[in-house]
Amino acid sequence: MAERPEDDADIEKRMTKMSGDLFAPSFAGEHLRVEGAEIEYFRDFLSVAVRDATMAELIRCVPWGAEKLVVWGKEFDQPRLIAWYGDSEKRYTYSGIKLEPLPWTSLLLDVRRRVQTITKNTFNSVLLNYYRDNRDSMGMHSDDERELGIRPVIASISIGEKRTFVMKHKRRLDLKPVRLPLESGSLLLMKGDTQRNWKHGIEKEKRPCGPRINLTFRSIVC
Ligand SMILES: O=C(O)CCC(=O)C(=O)O
Ligand SMILES: [Mn+2]
Repeated sequence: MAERPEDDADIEKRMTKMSGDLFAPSFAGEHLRVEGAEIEYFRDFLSVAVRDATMAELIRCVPWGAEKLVVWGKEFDQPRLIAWYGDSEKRYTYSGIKLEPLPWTSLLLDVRRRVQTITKNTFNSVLLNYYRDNRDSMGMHSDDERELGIRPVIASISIGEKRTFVMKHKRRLDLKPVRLPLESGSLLLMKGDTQRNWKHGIEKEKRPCGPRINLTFRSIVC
């Protein structure tokens, strides 16, 4: 029998069950204690069936782009593939790369609905990152571009290989870097002063590893 797609009530029920009596009846993620940051982690945000189907469809259907980066006047391939989707006019520029939004697909609208249900936030765009293997990575940065506004809320979903999300405080050298292994199907929610105080990135891995897709839902405000 074909599986019935999850609706908002199903998602809330599953998250409530997952977080146990401690958080019931309102479902909540795990609050991570990181000084000067507001971060929640929802481990099983996407069920196994949904995450596998989503990964396969994204790899197959997204027009993945290989962007160029200029460092000290020299051109390099960005070490991953990307795509930018969003409401029309929601352009995004980072590291000198100007992105025009692709129109939402029904799959991305479905994922956005799930994210909005859990986070009680709205998002008008999403950046997709495709890490093909252990050599793909993302340099340390903050999601603090002017168009994201002050205290941006960023909802980051990971599917596929577990990769380490590293955070380093921008000024407090006494604080140790934070290392978060982001599991497949998880949602990491960054809020408050997280972007003002911390940088983050994805390291290359020495061990061989399979593909990973990350989706960061954002709101372009100007
Ligand atoms: O892949 C990740 O988990 C990080 C993605 C990220 O930081 C970004 O897209 O700005
Ligand atoms: Mn980022």
